[in-house]
Amino acid sequence: MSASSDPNCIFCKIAAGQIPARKVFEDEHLIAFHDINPWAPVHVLIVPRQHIVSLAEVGEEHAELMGRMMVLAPRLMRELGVSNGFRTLINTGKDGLQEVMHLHMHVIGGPRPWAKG
Ligand code: DGP
Repeated sequence: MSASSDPNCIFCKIAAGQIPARKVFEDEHLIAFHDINPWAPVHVLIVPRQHIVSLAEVGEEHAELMGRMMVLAPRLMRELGVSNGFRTLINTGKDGLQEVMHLHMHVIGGPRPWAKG
């Protein structure tokens, strides 16, 4: 079972409003904000308020929360004007290149110079 928040976690601090972020959504379960280092014109992170370290810690009890994250992604892309597709990505653990150890989903959209076609 994960603690509901970790005082040393940067995403817990953003969720608590203790450090600023360009938020695009928040409710009692999730927050979403622009990535500080965007890879594309639109790059947001969808983050559960609960401090879950990574996707590797997710269990059956998180099924509804994970569903909420997935449902929010297309809604945010529509609201942010992304109309030609987007990419979703969850880095998990050291070998999964996860840097911030609080579960989050990248949602990345808009034209990219390196995109094929
Ligand atoms: P990952 O490798 O999946 O753990 O990616 C973490 C992402 O979090 C990375 O793209 C940069 C972003 N990030 C890290 N610190 C902050 C922050 O303080 N504010 C915002 N908005 N994004 C952050």
